[in-house]
Amino acid sequence: MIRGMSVRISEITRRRCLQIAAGASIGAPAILRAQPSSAPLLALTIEPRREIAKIPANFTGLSYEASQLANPQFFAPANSGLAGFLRRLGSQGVLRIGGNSSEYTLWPGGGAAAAPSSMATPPDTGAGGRPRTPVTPESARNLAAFAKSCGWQLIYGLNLGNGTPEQAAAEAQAVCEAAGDRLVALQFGNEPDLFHRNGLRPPDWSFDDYLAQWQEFARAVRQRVPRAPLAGPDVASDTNWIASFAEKVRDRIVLLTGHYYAMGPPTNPAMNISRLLQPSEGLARDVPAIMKAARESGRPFRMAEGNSCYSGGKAGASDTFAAALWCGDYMLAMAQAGYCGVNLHGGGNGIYTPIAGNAQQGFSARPVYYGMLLAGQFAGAAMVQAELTTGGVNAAAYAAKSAAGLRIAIFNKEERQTIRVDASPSFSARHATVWRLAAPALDSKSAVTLAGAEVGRDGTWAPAKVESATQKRGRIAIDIPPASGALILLR
Ligand code: BDP
Repeated sequence: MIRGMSVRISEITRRRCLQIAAGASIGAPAILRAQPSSAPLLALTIEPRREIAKIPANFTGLSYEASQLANPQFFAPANSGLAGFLRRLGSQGVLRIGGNSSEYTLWPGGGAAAAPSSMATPPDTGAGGRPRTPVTPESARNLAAFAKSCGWQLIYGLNLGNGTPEQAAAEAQAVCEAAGDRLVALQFGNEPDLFHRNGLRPPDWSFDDYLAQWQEFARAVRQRVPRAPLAGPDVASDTNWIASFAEKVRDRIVLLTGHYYAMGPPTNPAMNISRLLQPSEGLARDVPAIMKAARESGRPFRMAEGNSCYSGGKAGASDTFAAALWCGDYMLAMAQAGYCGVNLHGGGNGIYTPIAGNAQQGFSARPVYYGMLLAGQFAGAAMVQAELTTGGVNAAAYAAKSAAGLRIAIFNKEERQTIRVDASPSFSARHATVWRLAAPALDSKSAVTLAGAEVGRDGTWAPAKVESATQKRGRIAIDIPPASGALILLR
């Protein structure tokens, strides 16, 4: 989670990054002329030849607690209901196992009986205490087979907080053997930059202490599996740790990781829908530092865990349509900034979980899932220059091109104001179609749709309402109602 930090960046960088965090937008006078409907007219200029970042095919990701592995039947091919929801998000993707509970796992199983097959664990806030989670070779094999059945890959978190290098090495070996090249990387420790605060290490715990222990774990794992892919530091918020880690161990890792929660704690009344939809100063500050570390080390960066509000989420915000708008915008902003992927944390019936439910009762897509579904349409494409003159209107736009054509996403995060976007895509297309991201209201918890369709109980979804956009002299004018999004596909 990004929390108050004292990283200083220049005002220019700050402003540029507020633009990144809010999508491609500039602060210049934006309202070209008032419309009869009083909808402000925003110009969107796209330069398809100016490529900004490639979006990997496995950009979309989910994150689950390691405690979920106590039930070996959850991440298992037989749980085909769940697999449908992953496949819907992307034909490729990354499932990350970790979270607070990954510091409380026991390998190989600790003799405890497996949890019932209906067991689905929500994000771990420590509220239910911290029981040890038995993880068995069966859980590891099923997890790998599940990921394979979805076409997805894995990031797997090992217990640094309470585990030993030997235990980690044994578990790592089983995971590597089961997952093969489906394994993106192993990690040691979840949010180690908070270990001094959560009782896992003494108050004077520092990055150097962490590095020494990380190296011990890495040595033990590499003794058993010489080519085991490693990632880290999976920090909650300290970007200095990401930079130092990148510098010290870049030759031993394949990926840099960190977490991001847009707001929190949920007990603070200021953490609400309006706050969630505002551009994030935390991102403006931290994304440049993270990307600098990634560039200098030559290692990609993935936001391996995060969501709208830490400590389990904010009821009335994290579980509403506002979270869909936030998530779609956030994922595309990070793709544009150069992140190689984003994993939304969840599980069980957690407030912010993208997929709710369990194998017995069935699964369902929460509003935030629809933001992922929209952003997922950009996977495998290349982000191109897109500039929306917002003039202070809370809106963002992104564009990406691929062999399939050009796609444009627009988010109107104003709660009451329709905007009219005048887009110059510089791209000649035979067909221009529009999918809307919509819901009855910002705080709707159901009836969210993308292209007029809801996601079915088995993860099925197909566009039901496809509008065609009118192109006139190479321009497209489109109205975006308050609190809604649109995906324009040019082919
Ligand atoms: C993160 C933890 C995760 C929690 C989440 C939260 O890694 O296990 O579930 O916060 O508090 O710090 O929601």
